[in-house]
Amino acid sequence: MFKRAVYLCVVASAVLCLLACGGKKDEDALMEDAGSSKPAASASTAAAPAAAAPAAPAAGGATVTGKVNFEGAAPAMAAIKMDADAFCKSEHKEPVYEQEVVVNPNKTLEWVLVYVKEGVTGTYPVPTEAITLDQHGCQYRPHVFGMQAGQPLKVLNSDGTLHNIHALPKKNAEFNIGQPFKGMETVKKFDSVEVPIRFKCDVHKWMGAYTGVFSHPFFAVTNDQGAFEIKNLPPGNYVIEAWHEKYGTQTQNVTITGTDAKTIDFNFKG
Ligand SMILES: [Cu+2]
Repeated sequence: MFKRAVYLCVVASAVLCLLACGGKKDEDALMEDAGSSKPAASASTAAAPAAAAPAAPAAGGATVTGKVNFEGAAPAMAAIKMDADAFCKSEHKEPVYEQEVVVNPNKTLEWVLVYVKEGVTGTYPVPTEAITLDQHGCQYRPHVFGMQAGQPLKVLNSDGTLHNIHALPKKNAEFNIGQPFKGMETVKKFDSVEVPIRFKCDVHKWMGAYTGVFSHPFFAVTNDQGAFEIKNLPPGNYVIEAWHEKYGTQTQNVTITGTDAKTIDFNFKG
């Protein structure tokens, strides 16, 4: 009987110790989250519980892929004349064309923003990692991109010339910033969902870019094959919209029941 009591006591102590140690780790993780500076030695011990912490509603496993076809004759894009700025001109050996309508060799359309317009439930964490909009060779890179509301947008000047980025939202706050030197960075945010928002450069009238701001991560932009991929969709009934700066929007409905892979194609006519 006495032996049994000692055994129970030892087991109980071990459990208490485990709980206490676990609690300490959670504290470390919380402090890490709060941005406290800690010695590097504790980083490895704090990393495990932080990574395991539930950060978001469980993302789904479905993928929606597809492409945006283009029918008809592709309008000729004008070659951009950069003569007004010697730096811009010197950056290009080959002609540079406007990106309003980029029809790929496989008869698809590049720079189409494809996103879930309706049907997303729950909330998704705002990425802390910035999206970069680079001014490089006197063009915006990328020309079209998606981001989440509240996510940092890093506007970078990679050119040795003055750029003036001018965002023209309707719901969000407008901004208009001169970046005279190479390497300059300005970080901005859009707080509200808005599609699209146009950017222009007040120095170089040929420079233009667009973003779409979303409350969720379910968006993509077609590439030089006209393809897009939206990942990690949970089950639901969704309206998927494709937006193009010249040809406007098209929508399609898709129902996700599990971790299925769905394919939907859009067709824009020239
Ligand atoms: Cu510029």
